[in-house]
Formats: sequence, C-alpha cells, structure tokens
Amino acid sequence: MTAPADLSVVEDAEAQARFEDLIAQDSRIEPRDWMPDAYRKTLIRQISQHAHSEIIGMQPESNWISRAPSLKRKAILMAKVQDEAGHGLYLYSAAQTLGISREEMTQQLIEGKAKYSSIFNYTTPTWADMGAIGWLVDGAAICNQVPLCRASYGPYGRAMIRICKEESFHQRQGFEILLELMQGTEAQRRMAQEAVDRWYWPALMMFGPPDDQSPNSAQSMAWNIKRFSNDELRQRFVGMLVPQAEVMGVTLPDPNLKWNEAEQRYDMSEIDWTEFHEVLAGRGPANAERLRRRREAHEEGAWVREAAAEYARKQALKQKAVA
Ligand code: FAQ
Repeated sequence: MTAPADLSVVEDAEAQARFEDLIAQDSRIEPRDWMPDAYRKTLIRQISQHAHSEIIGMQPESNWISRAPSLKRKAILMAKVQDEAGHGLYLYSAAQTLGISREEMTQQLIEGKAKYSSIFNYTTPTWADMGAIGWLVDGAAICNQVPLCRASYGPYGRAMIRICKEESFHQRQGFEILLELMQGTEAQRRMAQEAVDRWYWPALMMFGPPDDQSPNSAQSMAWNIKRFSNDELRQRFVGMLVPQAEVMGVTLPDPNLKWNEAEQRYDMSEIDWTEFHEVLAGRGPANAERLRRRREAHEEGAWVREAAAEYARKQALKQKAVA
C-alpha cells in the first residue's frame, strides 16, 4: 500500500506536469489551478509593484489638476488620474487572487519596503510635463503592457487588456498637449522641449535594467509572464517615438540616436544606470515626497475604511436577518 506521504509526492508531480502543460500550450493559469510557489511569488512581486506604480503615479500629475490651463485640460487630467487609481484597483485585485491581502501590499508600500516604478520619482515643474508624461511615460507603459495582456496568469492578463485601452487614450492626450505647445509661442515650444529632455531618459529606464543585468527576465519569459526582454521593448519604444517626435517637431535628447540598418535596431547612447540605481535605492528627486504623501493619504483615508467596514457589517447583519 502507498504511504500517504508518497501519495502527496505523486499528486504534486501530476500538478506540476499539468502546470507545465498549460504553459507549453500557451494557455492561461487560473487562481483555482495548482502553481509552483516561485511562479506565485513572481506574480505577486510584479503585479503588486505594478499596482503601487499606478497609485504613486497619480501624484506627479495630480500636482497640476488645480493649475491646468483650461477647463477642458482640467477635466481630461482629472479623468486620467482617476483612471490610474482604477488601474491600481484592478491590479491589487489580481494580486489578491494569488493569496496576498490588499492590507499587506499597502503596508509594504507605505513602509517603503515595496518597489514601484522609478519614473514616478521625478518632478513636474511645468504644464508641459503633463504632455511629456502622457506621451513618454504612458507610451512606455503601453509598449511594456500590451504584451502583458497575454501573460499566462489569467487575472493579470485580463486586467491588462482594460488598462491598455485606457493607456492608449492617455498617450494620445499627452501627444496632443505637446503638439499644441509646439505649435504655440517660442516660450511654449521651449517648455515642451525641456519637458521631453527631462522625461526621455527616465522613460527609457522604465523598461528595467539591460537584459544581461535582469535577474528575473529569463524565468518570467519561460513562464509566459513576460513576452519580450527589457531591451527588446526599449528598442520598440524608441522606434515608436522617432516618427512621432518628427511630427511634433521635438528633438529626442540623444545625439547618438540613429537607425542601424545592418542590425535592424536603433543605436543609442548608454543609459545612465547609476541614476536608475540611485532612484531605486530611494535617492531620486522625489522619492521621499512620494512616500510621505502616500502615508498621509493613507492616514487621512482611515475614516473612509472604517465607514466602509461598518457599512459592510450592517449589510451582512441585514442579510442574515432576512435569511
Ligand atoms: N522601476 O529582473 P528585472 C505606468 C526592478 S505603470 C523600479 O528586469 P522584471 C502607468 C525589478 O522590479 C509603470 N524598479 O525585473 C502610468 C527587479 O526588482 P525585484 C509600471 C524596477 O520584473 C502612467 C529589479 O529591478 N509598470 O507607467 C524598474 O523582470 C502614467 C530587476 O529587474 C509595470 O510595473 C523600474 N523601472 O522586469 C501610471 C509593468 N525596472 O522585484 C501613472 C509590469 C526594474 O527583483 C501615470 N512590470 N525594476 O526586487 C514589468 O513589466 C516588469 O516588472 C519590469 C521589470 C519590466 C518593470
């Protein structure tokens, strides 16, 4: 007779084989399915970092809501910032299906233990930064996130489909802000160019370290979470920007940027990875401010959480009484 311990080994091996089959067939893994611990952990890491990025990412733009140059621009910017909050919620919900609670993720963020995208630690001194964020930051997000719609984990891929639809509107509104400024006065053109100069390199860093220094890429690609490497996506992004920059009349701030016909890719200057690592270590231009504001917002929102919990408790009591 097989001992219970042996039986569980057989079951684990069968579950592992089923998981590997699903990945090999490029099918989706759903929350009900068995998955290796490392797969679960990788997804929690990436999805929670992504969710935190959306939530912290509201700050640089909300800085301009009260100072938008027209009612139309204010309405658009408010809608965009609200969309980012929505993206955060879809992503936290997707991460929760993997067994981590929203409270735990929030706690990791406000204690400064969780990563979020480096890009949101840069400041927004002028209105043109709203254009540069939409065009460059949302543009980079789309390049990175469209392939994530096919991520092997079902709840993540489905959240990304909805997010990408909204991101493409965001990217276009950023392009349109910059285009309008570039068709304006000399001072407006200068403001637009300076914002592009500020955001171009940090936007390239959003894709993560170069492939030979990206510890997670190989495994994430083997699991069909990531579909392209960091450098491949960076190249794709630059290829998307070049013709759009020409239409607008802005210059991408890289004197070495040139199409390499032989290698079918763009040659470009070396990215300042020291700056990237400084930002990741918490020493970027606005890291401290972003976390301080997030903590404040969390404390200020305590009464909302309490009221919602109390409402839920009363509703549950009512339903019990009816049943
Ligand atoms: N910032 O081995 P890899 C948005 C970390 S949302 C900070 O290459 P991986 C929308 C990485 O986590 C923007 N950390 O890692 C919006 C890892 O650290 P760990 C966010 C970074 O996961 C627009 C370590 O470096 N998007 O913009 C960064 O395979 C406007 C080694 O790196 C997503 O999160 C970085 N830039 O690839 C909102 C997309 N890059 O965890 C508001 C989903 C790398 O081992 C306004 N995420 N790191 O301690 C991904 O696609 C991937 O996670 C990457 C990194 C590509 C970000």
